[in-house]
Amino acid sequence: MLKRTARMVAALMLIGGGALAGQDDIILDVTGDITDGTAKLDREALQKLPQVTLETSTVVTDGTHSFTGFLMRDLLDRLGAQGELVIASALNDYVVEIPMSDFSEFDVIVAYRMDGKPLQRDDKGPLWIVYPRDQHEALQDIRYDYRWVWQLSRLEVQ
Ligand SMILES: Nc1nc2c(c(=O)[nH]1)N[C@H]1C(S)=C(S)[C@@H](COP(=O)(O)O)O[C@H]1N2
Ligand SMILES: [Mo]
Repeated sequence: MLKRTARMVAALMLIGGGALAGQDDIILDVTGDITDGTAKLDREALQKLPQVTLETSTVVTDGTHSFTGFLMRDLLDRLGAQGELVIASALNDYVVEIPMSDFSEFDVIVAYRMDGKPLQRDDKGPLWIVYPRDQHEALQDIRYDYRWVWQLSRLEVQ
């Protein structure tokens, strides 16, 4: 029993250490029509953007959840993005085009936490594009469902 506990503690320490070491890893690449041509952002850089929290239901979870992250338009403004389109890609190679106008019309966020807990890679994380679906009837449409990119890893501005 004691041995088992010790092994579990060791395993937990490994996981914890990995999570700490991973904090400086690049989690979002932005390319295309931005001031510097390319930006590689780690968790720390992303958490410096003004933090917003949004309460909404989603098409892939039960009930409503609280999402914490930053506004997509704050990120794009900060990087000097200019264009009509953002092409968002995910770790699972999902790719979708999103009109830039979505981000001025709606408070679309890039979430890094759900219900206070960091989004994990094996569950929609580390970043998930979340629309204020419950706040705007117009967003309750399949057209927008496609744009809720989970495991977001890359944005290309065009
Ligand atoms: N990373 C990633 N995000 C994604 C998808 C995907 O396959 N991968 N599917 C999109 C689609 S087509 C829809 S309708 C919603 C919900 O997807 P689901 O019905 O396959 O769960 O998430 C969107 N975001
Ligand atoms: Mo879909």
